[in-house]
Amino acid sequence: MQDYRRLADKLTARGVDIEDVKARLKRQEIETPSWGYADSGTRFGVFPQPGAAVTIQEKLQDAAQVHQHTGIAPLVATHVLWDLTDDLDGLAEYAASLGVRIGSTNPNTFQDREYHYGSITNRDPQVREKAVQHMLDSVAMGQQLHSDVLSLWFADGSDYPGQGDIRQRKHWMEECLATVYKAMPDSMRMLVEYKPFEPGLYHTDIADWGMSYLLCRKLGERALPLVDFGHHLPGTNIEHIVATLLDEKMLGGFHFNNRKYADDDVMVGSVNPYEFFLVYDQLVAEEMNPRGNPRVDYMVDQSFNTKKKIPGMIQTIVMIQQTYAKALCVDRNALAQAQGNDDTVAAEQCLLDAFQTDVEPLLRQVREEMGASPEPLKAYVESCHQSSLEQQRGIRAGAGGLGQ
Ligand code: PSV
Ligand code: MN
Repeated sequence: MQDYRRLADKLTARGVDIEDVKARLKRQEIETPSWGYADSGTRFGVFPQPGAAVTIQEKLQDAAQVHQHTGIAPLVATHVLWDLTDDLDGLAEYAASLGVRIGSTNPNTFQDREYHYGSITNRDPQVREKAVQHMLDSVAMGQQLHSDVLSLWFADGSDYPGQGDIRQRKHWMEECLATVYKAMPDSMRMLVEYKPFEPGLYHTDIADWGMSYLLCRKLGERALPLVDFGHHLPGTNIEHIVATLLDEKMLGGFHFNNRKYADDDVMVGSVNPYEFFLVYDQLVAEEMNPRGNPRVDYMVDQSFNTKKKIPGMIQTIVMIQQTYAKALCVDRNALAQAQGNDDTVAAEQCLLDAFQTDVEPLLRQVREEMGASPEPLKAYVESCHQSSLEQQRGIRAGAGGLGQ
């Protein structure tokens, strides 16, 4: 409590409205992915862990643990082929009984044999039709589960120069997605990921934010680019992309993770926490002075290979919460003044002061007021839930999403 008071006084002196910051932290909502609770691995195999979830019901139970301790992770993404193969009756109600909700619906157009040469950019119309039909089915399932986001990622691309007609593929993709977009109810949004590489590929069909942006603009206002942190080449200034999309009112959401070399299995902020903070700084700047960007969905896209799933996810959620809190601690008046005076040192110092603030006393206070665990990871470890889960479930086949 003393630590909290000291921090509150310091922030108030910095011009930060502490009650407003607390209210914003309490409203934060993050979605965790069902596939983060299942077994995962590398390109070479799946490494099973005792206690990993197999069914969607178990994945919801594990997500509920994360939400119970953190208080800010009430949504769970589903992956259609990995989760929604059984009867969906009662699933939304089951989630509600655990205190969580179904979040985004993620179709899977990348693992069936037919997609060897692509899905919605495949030159075979039957394969394109299969992919579209799967997305239409996903829309229907999403509706049944009260999901209002169709989240799309395509592994489509070509292996060699000359292999495919890049422009023709672009047209097939636009046609296919227009069919899916038209089938979505008004309440549903389509989020479109981009990714510049896949091992072995010469080109990916949606390689960067600009391609996703162009596609979404053609589809309609409920189609928006999704920024997956792991899907950028080294040196990319992600906060610049985020600022641009916000300014264009085209930022739909995030997949939180971090990359060292490739893709998305590292916790967001673990390799470059300052980069993550700079992205949140852009988001908070928009939040404090909204200029009409649509809702932003905050989703984790991370599968844990060597970390245990539930504590790993709690650690991720806490990292996101801390980073948001730090960005809320920026003295925005001082920053604007420094920018106006071309005082580069003072401007950067505003960001550094916020980034270097120990926000834990504030977060402990907020969590306590929300009825969550003041120290979520410690509380989970001390609950011994993990060991009883491991004993109860053991190691089982079929707990793998990725690489299954
Ligand atoms: C593959 O890169 C990927 O991580 C995409 O980002 C999707 O969001 C995720 O898999 C699940 O389909
Ligand atoms: Mn992703």
